Amino acid sequence: MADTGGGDNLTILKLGGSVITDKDTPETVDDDALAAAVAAIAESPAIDDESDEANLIIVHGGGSFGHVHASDHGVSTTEGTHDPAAVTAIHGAMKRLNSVVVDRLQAAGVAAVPVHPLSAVARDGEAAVSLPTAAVGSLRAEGFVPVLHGDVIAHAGQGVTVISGDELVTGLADRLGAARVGLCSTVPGVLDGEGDVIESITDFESVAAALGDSESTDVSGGMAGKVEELLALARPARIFGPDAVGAFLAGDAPGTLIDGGSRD
Ligand code: IP8
Repeated sequence: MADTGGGDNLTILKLGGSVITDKDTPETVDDDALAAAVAAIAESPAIDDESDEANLIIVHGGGSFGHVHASDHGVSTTEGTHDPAAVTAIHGAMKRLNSVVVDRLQAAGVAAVPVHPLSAVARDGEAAVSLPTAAVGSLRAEGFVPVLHGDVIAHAGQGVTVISGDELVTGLADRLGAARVGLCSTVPGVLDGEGDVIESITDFESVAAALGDSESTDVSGGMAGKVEELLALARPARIFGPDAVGAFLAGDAPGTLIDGGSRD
């Protein structure tokens, strides 16, 4: 059995909330989109390989589950709440979405298990601390595919704030040394002013003008937030569309490469 900390073959895949939910209808899963992503994951080499250890961690976003409730309660990555009912409303919605994702993955033969950030992650200042690396690493070593999600987490002095799936992806990728990091978005990559996919991004300023706001409720920053988050990552990452999940997991290079150049 491989060690729990090694990231040699580790892929971290985020399924955007806008991809797997109907972002304009509260708490509605996009069944077709989720089914397509699940099929691509189930058929991928990350699941099919010979290793006893799972080489894949999945993170998903909030879509019409978490973001709607977070917005209703005025909670974002920077605005907190001390209202316990707000915590359970936002977290409860994310758990409902997570259980659909985990159930569908299991039904497709993927050994998916849920990991809920509220119980394991805290934030002090800007940085998320205490990411559940031990639990995630041990689950992987036992052959499980951990499935995390954007959530609310304890935030020193602010009650709880939102942690985006993107932040979980980058935090886990850095700490576990992921070999490959991919964010599946609704669009086929980061788009320039003409709507064409930008091949690679190495700094934020050069693309800032092209990155508009997210069209639906998104309390954690839309595409601009994703790009900034990935530029700060100490390894390259890719943003691609729903049709490219299989290609990415097979080792291809779809969509936009985000490489801020910072290295360990
Ligand atoms: O969709 C946000 O996760 P994201 C999760 O990855 C909540 O930004 C609770 C709104």
